[in-house]
Amino acid sequence: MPNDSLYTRRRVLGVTSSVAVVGLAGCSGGGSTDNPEGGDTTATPTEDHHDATDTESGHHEEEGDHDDGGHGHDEEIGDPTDTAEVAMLTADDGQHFEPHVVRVNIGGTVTFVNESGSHSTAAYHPDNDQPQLVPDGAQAWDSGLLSETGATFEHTFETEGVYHYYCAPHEALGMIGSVIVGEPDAHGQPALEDPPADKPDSVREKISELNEMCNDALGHTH
Ligand SMILES: [Cu+2]
Repeated sequence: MPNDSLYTRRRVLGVTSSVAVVGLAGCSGGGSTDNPEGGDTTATPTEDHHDATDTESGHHEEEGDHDDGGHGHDEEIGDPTDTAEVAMLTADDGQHFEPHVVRVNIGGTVTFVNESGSHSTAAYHPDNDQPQLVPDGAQAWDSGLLSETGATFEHTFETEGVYHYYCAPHEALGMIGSVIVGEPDAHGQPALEDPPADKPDSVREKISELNEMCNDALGHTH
């Protein structure tokens, strides 16, 4: 799969600040190259996937690589920042938002970057004909389909809380992600309640995993 190295480089960029380390099963990103503080280098094969795609990638970041064998990866969720970037990608093992969970301050902006394949990002919001898995009063967003590599979409988050969002073509395949805005109380977040009953199991399972990650990041342990 020609996009492995793109994938990993973007992932590495996305996790520069790290505090919490949580697992996410069933949506493999492989390895520990996204764990610069962990000291685990067992899954850090360097440069072994680099090939002709490098010359056309236009990316200059060179760090780590993708572990195709890894299922269930650690993802680090740092403190909120003013901006965050999420890659949208089609990898050997499926379609992903990477990182799955990002945090921004109130008023912060998330930039979604299409790395490979065709994807969208849209809030679970009634305006998108979806159940509300965003804070009360929050604005919806829907990028529409982004087909070009490098295409971006930005959304600024003015309302504190937990947001789940999905890729329209790949929702049922588990391409779902989360944004935590500010320092919300996990209690009272519509996103963190039981996943919507009318969604397929694949979607419900993914949302449960994301809820776990978000609760973890917010220090909410029961
Ligand atoms: Cu997608």
